[in-house]
Amino acid sequence: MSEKYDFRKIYSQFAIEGEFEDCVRYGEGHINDTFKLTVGGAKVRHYILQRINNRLFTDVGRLMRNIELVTDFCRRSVEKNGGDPLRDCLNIVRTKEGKSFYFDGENYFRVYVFIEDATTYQIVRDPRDFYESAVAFGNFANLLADFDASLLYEVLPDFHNTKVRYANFIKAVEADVCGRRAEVQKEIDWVVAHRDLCGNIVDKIADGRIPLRVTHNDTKLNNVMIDNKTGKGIAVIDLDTVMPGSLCYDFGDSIRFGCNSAAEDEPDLSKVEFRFDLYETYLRGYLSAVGKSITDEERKNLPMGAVLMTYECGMRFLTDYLEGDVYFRTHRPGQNLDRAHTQFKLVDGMLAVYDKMLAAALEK
Ligand code: ADP
Ligand code: GN1
Ligand code: MG
Repeated sequence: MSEKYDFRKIYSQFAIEGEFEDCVRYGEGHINDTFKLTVGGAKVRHYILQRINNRLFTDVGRLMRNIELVTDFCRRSVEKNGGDPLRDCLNIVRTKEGKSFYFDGENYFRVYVFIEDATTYQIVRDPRDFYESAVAFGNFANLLADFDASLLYEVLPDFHNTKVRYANFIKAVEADVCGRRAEVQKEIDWVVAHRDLCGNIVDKIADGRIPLRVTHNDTKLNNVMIDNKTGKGIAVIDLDTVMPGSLCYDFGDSIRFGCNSAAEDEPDLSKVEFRFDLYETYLRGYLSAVGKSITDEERKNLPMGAVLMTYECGMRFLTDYLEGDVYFRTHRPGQNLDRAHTQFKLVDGMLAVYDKMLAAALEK
């Protein structure tokens, strides 16, 4: 795959000092094509080079404007608080013409400063990492509370509108473009049986009970860098979906990904359990960082955010399976179906202990 881009040419468009050494595929994101770029010279430096998924992000200019605004805002706050702006937030490297991305006539590329000596985890190995990720996402939510939402372009409208996601799912079932419907009838029935979940947060946002805020919208553990030495959560990354949303969604998406005892795409479901202990860990970290800005209604709906994000994500994986694996990157056949299965098992696990989840969220 990586050979199809002329990395030397792409690199030469950016204001980077030093000689091109190499550029290799990197990370486990499902959306963009990510590469680690190494530049030699007096000092070896690394960068993240990404081909932006412009099938999904159709207005790259406005997407990148959002990211410029958010990263500038974040950098000013880090500087004010005496942090390290090169590690505590994402930094865009501009092209020689001063632009935030390069278009080669077909593909869009952007470059970020590589955050060294930090790791993004695909699964929780140590609860302390998960706690620190919660603090980092909680701080990020706090930071964005002062960000003027009207400046932002709504990159993917209805991104976490579970009712709209459900309608799209039903369309995919009916269209059955790949002839996979019969094979997954059991899974389809499960989603339909749980459809009453869909309105739970969307309706409260619509009638004003839950506030819309500027949120990250993709708060999984591999979108926060954990410092290898201090173990602290440093930069929150993957800012493509920063737009109006709910705190309950941001909280919930972290729970969806991190409180799984196995990987998101684990084929052996006997390994997949909802880890209530990790839920409590994340809750503690998140509440300690978001502080007083959280409303009572939001707090009451944190567990529902977790259920909904997991239900929605499972439904999105199953939709993609039905549509022929065109949205999420897959590395093997059936991967999206495996991902859907883990999410559905997690929803069952959460609903089984929902009262406990709620009691923990309300505990002062
Ligand atoms: P996607 O939208 O495809 O998820 P991400 O922006 O999350 O893409 O990047 C994919 C992965 O690349 C991340 O999970 C992380 O491991 C790595 N990564 C992204 N940005 C940086 C950075 N600035 N420094 C170091 N690693 C990064
Ligand atoms: C995608 O980009 P990445 O891999 O961090 C997706 C999220 C899903 C997630 C599931 C823009 O996130 O919404 O929850 O996969 N991002 C987009 O792992 O659709
Ligand atoms: Mg990502």
